[in-house]
Amino acid sequence: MGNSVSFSSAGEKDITRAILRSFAEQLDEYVESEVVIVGGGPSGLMAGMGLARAGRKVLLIERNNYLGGGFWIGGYLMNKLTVRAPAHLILDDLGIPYDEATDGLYVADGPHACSKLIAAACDAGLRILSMTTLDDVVLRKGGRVAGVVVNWTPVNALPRQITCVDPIALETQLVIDATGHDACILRRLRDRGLVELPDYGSMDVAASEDAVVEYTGQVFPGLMVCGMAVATAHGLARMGPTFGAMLESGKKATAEALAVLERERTRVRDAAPVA
Ligand code: 48F
Repeated sequence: MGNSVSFSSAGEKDITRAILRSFAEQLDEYVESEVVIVGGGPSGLMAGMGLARAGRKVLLIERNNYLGGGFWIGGYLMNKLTVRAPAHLILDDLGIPYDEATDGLYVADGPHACSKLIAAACDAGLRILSMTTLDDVVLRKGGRVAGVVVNWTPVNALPRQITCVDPIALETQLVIDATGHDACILRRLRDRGLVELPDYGSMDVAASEDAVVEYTGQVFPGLMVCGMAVATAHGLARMGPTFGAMLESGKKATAEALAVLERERTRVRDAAPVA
């Protein structure tokens, strides 16, 4: 038959083993990493792409089985995104087409933009653990975040009386909270009285975009925030359906994380006994 395809003889057991081994190998490798990013929205993906491009060992954790967060849809379930200048230059870098809506305001197609950003992050070498929900952090004596405590998302969705499955922990030098409005890592620390969490304010795009980028950075030893989590962490105004600050915040998080890793490397080197 002219149009038929003859597939290899690999069977069910081979398919199962291929999935199992590949997943186990990756998880084993990333039980220890340089950076763990929690949240695969636009800011987390940008930070992950930048760190992976810089050759860092970085893992992104996402509770859904898909990445992208709010970046698929612009606002009010309309799948067109806006960015204000100069963030359109990031769209250029990612090869995302856009139109100029008005002076300094650009509009792009949500599915196209989001899938390109995800692909760019994966192409850069970012590793992803999806269907995984952050439960808690590892907190060392002296008060430094040193890892994340995670569980399968479906386990978290089950009522406690049906099952109690302990989470697992992954160690890392730096954690980035990119969980959006929820800022779920900071919420955990707030519940323990370790940080204050003012929550984000009313919409004011002119004030909020600049401030979110400015305040992107470390908020607790071993913990950074980027994206909308920055607004929640610092009580900044929300910016609504425009994404320039999310992309720029992820980019700034990359630079800040590289500086933290470098400081940590110097500290460890200087603390080592002279041979
Ligand atoms: O909300 P989200 O897109 O965060 P962002 O990168 O961007 C915010 C914008 O989408 C928009 C806006 C500005 O234009 O206001 O809201 O700051 O993506 C956050 C991601 O984190 C995941 C969540 O599923 C989403 O993909 N997430 C949230 N909590 C957890 C989590 C958790 N506990 N564990 C794992 N992932």
